[in-house]
Amino acid sequence: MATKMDGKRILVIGSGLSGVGAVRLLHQVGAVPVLLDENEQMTPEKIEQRLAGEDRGCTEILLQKLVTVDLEGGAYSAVVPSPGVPLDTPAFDRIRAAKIPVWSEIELAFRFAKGKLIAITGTNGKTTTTTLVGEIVKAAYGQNATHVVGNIGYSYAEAALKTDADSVTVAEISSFQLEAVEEFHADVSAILNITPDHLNRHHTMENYAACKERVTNGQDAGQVCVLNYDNAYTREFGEKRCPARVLWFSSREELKDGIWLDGEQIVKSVQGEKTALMSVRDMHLVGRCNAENVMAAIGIALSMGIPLHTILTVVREFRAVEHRIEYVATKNGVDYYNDSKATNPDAAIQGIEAMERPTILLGGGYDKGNTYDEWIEAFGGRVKLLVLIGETADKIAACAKAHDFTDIVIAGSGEEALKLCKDSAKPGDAVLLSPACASWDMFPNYEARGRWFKDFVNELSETTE
Ligand code: UMA
Repeated sequence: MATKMDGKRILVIGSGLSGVGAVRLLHQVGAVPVLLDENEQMTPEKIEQRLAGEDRGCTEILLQKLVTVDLEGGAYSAVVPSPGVPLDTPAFDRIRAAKIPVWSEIELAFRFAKGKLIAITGTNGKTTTTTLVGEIVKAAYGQNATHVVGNIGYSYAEAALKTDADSVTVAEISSFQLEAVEEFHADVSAILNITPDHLNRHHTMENYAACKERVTNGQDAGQVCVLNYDNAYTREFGEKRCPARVLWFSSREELKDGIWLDGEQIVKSVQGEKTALMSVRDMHLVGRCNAENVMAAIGIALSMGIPLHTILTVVREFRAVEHRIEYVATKNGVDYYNDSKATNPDAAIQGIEAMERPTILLGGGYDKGNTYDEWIEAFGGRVKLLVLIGETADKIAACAKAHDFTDIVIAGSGEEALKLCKDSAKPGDAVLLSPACASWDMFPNYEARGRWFKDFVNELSETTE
């Protein structure tokens, strides 16, 4: 039942994808959105450009700090922060003291969306799994009924009013988006894994995990949550607190009930009775992490009642999401992979573990304060040479040496690094860009870093001079 919004003033914080989506939705449902942006570089003209389109009404724009906004006299019926806005600040203490409800953008969107909702979270693998589930849902319900939204880069609020009773929305959901949910609840939810990330925002692993667990908000035993049996956080959540019926997946253990990896076979077990579904060799994705993403996607789709044949046909055809262990090309017998989306060590562990050939690994970048020990330990004899770039190069090199890994070169520039990779690789090797770091010291974002790598590879001639 959609919340009544006629004439209500709603304060939307942030003029990015989420804020603009929220403003458009609010305008269309008869509310009066007020859009605030705290960035001192922001101008009314830039916001006007972002809001361009017919669905924005006469949105009021505020360019000031949230803490200075007048909240007196019922000024706002709700506050909708964008995901990037932290909620543990004095400004939000004032909002809560004034008893103004705080809804994240996905909460607002959920109140107006119709049809079924699949919500997928996790530290790593969200984008691949969401995209794959989106493709399966399209094959089962049709393109027009399917909406793929959320952290993947398309605001849920933007899509909400396009849904109807027959729609299926597949949402990639981040921990930030789950910080302020009330009515939001998924028909099928999933937590792929929980490993350290975003601790500058959530401060502790407990807080971060608690946010992720909220993807099951409002679910009961009549609905399904797909969980990773191998991850300590999701295992404990599934065994002790999950309100939904749990469907486990595992790439490491045989399950009596669930979907698991038996060598190269993906197997489904129901009360110990096994059915082989497919071999991981029959898909285009590589690595254990992708086998996990695929098992989660199969579990989600089966929980939606989608026929197994439809699911497996899509899985077999599905190709990697751009920048995530993405096969680029084979040049002179060397396989090149772009894993620029590995912006933290845990994601980079998945990248290197996916390699089956001796690998020249290109890593390093912006320093988020991470440690690299587990990443280096995961090399497991696969890395022939570690080529390092960026702010973290010296820190990673020191860490690698402490783990007795010494085949390291620190490159003076990105170009030098690419040339080193190319010149060191022999036929039968792989070159993997998997930085374990954000890109912001050298590139605007990880996508630009990935394209830089792919352009280099695609321009390589077939014969080495
Ligand atoms: N702003 C403020 N005050 C603040 C913080 C930000 O006014 O305290 C303003 C900024 O000036 C800017 C706007 O808010 O104008 C940006 O808001 P935002 O950072 O929430 O960005 P959006 O463009 O709305 O994008 C968000 C997600 N961003 C974040 O979670 C940081 C996008 O995920 C998501 O694709 C998009 O909504 C659509 O749902 C990106 C992301 O980095 C890809 N996600 C993190 C991750 O994947 O690790 C969680």
